[in-house]
Amino acid sequence: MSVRCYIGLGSNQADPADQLKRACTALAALPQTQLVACSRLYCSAPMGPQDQPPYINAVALLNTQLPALALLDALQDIELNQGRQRKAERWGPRTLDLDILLYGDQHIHHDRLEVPHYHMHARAFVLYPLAELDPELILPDGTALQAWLEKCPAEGLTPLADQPAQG
Ligand code: ROI
Repeated sequence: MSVRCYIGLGSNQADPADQLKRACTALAALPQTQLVACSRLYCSAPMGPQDQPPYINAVALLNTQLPALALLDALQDIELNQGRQRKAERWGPRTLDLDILLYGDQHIHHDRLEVPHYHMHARAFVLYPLAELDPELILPDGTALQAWLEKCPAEGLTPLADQPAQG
């Protein structure tokens, strides 16, 4: 059985828009997985330390038969393949970040994985691309995505020229 799974993509190093396009191609090639859709790319002001470049963000929708932790392993492989290095600085710049935002309507509490992603409700660079894919989305706790959006201004978030991340 396939699970609808939303992935957050972010980069602010080494040609971020290209990082996201390559990541979408890699997501489409995952085993037991279909890439259903990818949002536009958005430019966003850095959250956290301000002495780093702006980010490019997007959200992808997958249908996957991979268990959540196998999917996490696969995403981390893509991050490493694209040159990501784990650094000491917690909220520092990154070549590629792939986060499981939602895995069906499951709540997952694991050492390696927290789903829904714990910061997503307050991050414009996650919520607006997500709403582009499914404006009517209801979160696993029963909250409407629109309710989160109303509390999260789109400040510092700009869609890049209408150019899908893949296609
Ligand atoms: N800020 C923005 N705008 N986009 C990100 O993807 C992002 N990712 C992060 C931190 C450092 C929190 N800031 C970010 O991990």
